[in-house]
Amino acid sequence: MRFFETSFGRIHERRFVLVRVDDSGSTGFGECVADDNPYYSAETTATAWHVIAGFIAPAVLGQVFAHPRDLFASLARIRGHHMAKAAVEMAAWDLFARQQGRPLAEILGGRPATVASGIASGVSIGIQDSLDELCERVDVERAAGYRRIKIKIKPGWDVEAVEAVRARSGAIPLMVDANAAYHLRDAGRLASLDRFELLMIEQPLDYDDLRDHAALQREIRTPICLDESVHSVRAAEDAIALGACRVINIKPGRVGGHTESIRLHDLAERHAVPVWHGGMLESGIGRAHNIHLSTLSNFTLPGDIAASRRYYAPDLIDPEIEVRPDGTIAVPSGPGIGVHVVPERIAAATEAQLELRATA
Ligand code: OSB
Ligand code: MG
Repeated sequence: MRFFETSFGRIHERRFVLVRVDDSGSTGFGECVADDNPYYSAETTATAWHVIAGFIAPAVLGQVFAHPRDLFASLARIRGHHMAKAAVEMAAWDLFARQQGRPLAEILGGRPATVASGIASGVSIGIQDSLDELCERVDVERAAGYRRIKIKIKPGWDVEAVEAVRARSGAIPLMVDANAAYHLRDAGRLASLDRFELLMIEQPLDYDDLRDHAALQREIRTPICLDESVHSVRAAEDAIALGACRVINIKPGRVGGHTESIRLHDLAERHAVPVWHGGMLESGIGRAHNIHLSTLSNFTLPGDIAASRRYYAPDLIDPEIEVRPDGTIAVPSGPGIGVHVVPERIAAATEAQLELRATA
């Protein structure tokens, strides 16, 4: 992949844990979104491997679940580790949907019209080496059809970056993501973004903060969207009660899977807080899960789910996820996540594997 840079660093490669669950001849896949480093969140590929192999798998193997929605709650004894839990839980949803012979979107409660028409897609553009390169990337993605552009910002790459994009591209749907790079004392700097009429500013302050975000929202006009801070449905309840955000980014890995994502989605909907689906540079497996989840009714804003080719060549699935010229992505229509996972590509990319079975 081409490098991707956020306020916490630049990455050139992506290594992640895949989960495959098998039951009576059916298979389900999940992808753990944890990275090798603990910079976006405390979890890493190594902690996910440790917690899945040592605790999550032993807790679920051989258990009978009437529905995958029961899985997350059954893991309550294991504190945190939402990305590890989500990888297993989402594999279970895929398995269940395949066993029912229905697309995952239907099982999750997606809006039929969206399942038919596809989801609106946006892109996240990392920090570039120059403003010219940034503007060129915006042009390329706009030309590909993406309906909303998000650019990563950090101190030293913020007002100038937004100004350059606005000067070159005009009134396009534009937002910024700071990945927790600012402090409340930077409120003046962040308020100077108000004049650019951004759709929102994502996670300007600390990764676990709500109170300062609420204070900041009182000082800026641009709506605040929370990502990192909404690590659970409870955190979202607190954020909404405090006025810490006006929009929420949903990433199932961050909250523990599809079940918690649906609860978060429904909570936001009850409070008239719009949501959109975030991305974690997933392969086609995680990406397909995200597309299905994005068909729920309160996903009213374009998300960060883009085409496979922006990240992987080749992707682990075939055919790959593509964006259409109108900026939408089709919802795969087969059973489960509805994409064909190519075993040879997984084998070629695999560093280690572990098979765990129920002890009957
Ligand atoms: O904050 O949304 C984020 C990527 C890795 C970690 C965190 C984030 C991101 C992105 C990219 O913004 C989203 C994507 O294109 O998958
Ligand atoms: Mg973000």
